[in-house]
Amino acid sequence: MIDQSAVKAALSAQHIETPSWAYGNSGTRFKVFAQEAVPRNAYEKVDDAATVHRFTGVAPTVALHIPWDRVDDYGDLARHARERGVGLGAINPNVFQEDDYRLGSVCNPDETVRRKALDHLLECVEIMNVTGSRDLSLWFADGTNYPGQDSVRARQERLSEALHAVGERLSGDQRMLLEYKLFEPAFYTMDVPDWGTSYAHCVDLGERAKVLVDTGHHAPGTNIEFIVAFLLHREKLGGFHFNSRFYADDDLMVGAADPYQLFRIMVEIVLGGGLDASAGVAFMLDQCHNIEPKIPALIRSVLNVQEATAKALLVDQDALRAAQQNGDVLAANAALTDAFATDVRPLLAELREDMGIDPDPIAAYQRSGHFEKLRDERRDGAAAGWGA
Ligand code: RM4
Ligand code: MN
Ligand code: MN
Repeated sequence: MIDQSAVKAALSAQHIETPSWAYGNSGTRFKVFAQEAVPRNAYEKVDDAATVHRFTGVAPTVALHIPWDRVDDYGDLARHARERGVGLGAINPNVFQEDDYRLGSVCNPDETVRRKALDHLLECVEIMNVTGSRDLSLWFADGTNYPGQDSVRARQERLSEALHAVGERLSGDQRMLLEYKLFEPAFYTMDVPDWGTSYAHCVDLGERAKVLVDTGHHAPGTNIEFIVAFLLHREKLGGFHFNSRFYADDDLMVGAADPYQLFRIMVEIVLGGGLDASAGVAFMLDQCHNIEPKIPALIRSVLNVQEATAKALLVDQDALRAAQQNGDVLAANAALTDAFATDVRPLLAELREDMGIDPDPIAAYQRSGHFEKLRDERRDGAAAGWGA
């Protein structure tokens, strides 16, 4: 028998972090599409994250990308966030948008460029000291396009050197999360192409270093839940960048492409104790909206993570273990598929009522007139965006 109140308690304790960059304008490789009501600066992005939290109740932090969210006073931004009822989450350094980084950042053959990239990473640690952020999310666009372009081994050495230098600066509960990506922007080799490479560096670096799994960064067909189970078991799962994909790093709304995969990932999290705060798994979103309105798209993604988590919590673990022990393949599989087939929307509506928020966050947002209000307030000035 599943204890419904324990399920609800676990769900209300789950924190899903939204990314500041998903609130600004973004686009495809070919064009950035402008939308109405888009924030013009980091403060307004924080406001939008606070709105998503207000309607969902489970998105209390927002990740920053530097320099996209550069401000004069990060303490003031943190105060602003607190006043709006949210906190600043992971800091994401950006070492991929300057001419100097054409051949890479921390793996660049040119020592001066490597130093510049490292300085930016260290600047981000300083920002964490001010914002109180726990996590530095590291993603490197580094790699090569052609065989022979650079030494794979030398690049690994350079990467390791930079990561160690960053690790030495971390203090308190600070961690570094190393994200991997199969390809793009480099097409022959990425310097951190897969979880194995990230894991090996994190093992070298020690306890503060963990692997960050962006669900869009794998080859088609990769069994992501296996990676999750393995890393969690080895205490090396730092967290997620959730999004969904049909082909590559599509950055679509979470759960849009394959809700069953999201469920299987959350099952491994639940079974491995990954929902406990002590496991330190950060549930973050990383999406890029080109055609969908931003705040509702983020609300949708938060709800989809929550729905998958609810279903995972409904797996009858006793039945699952017994079936596994008896080699009853069909019963074991049914323990999962029964949970996946459960309509958890009534349970989540009840949970939201308990939390004092509207049971249907998307409808409540649409009704609220918030979009129209923002559209008027933000009519003037340049919208924030990554301007590709
Ligand atoms: C990368 C990666 C990073 C994100 C950038 C914008 O593909 O997912 O996490 O910060 O995109
Ligand atoms: Mn990512
Ligand atoms: Mn990505």
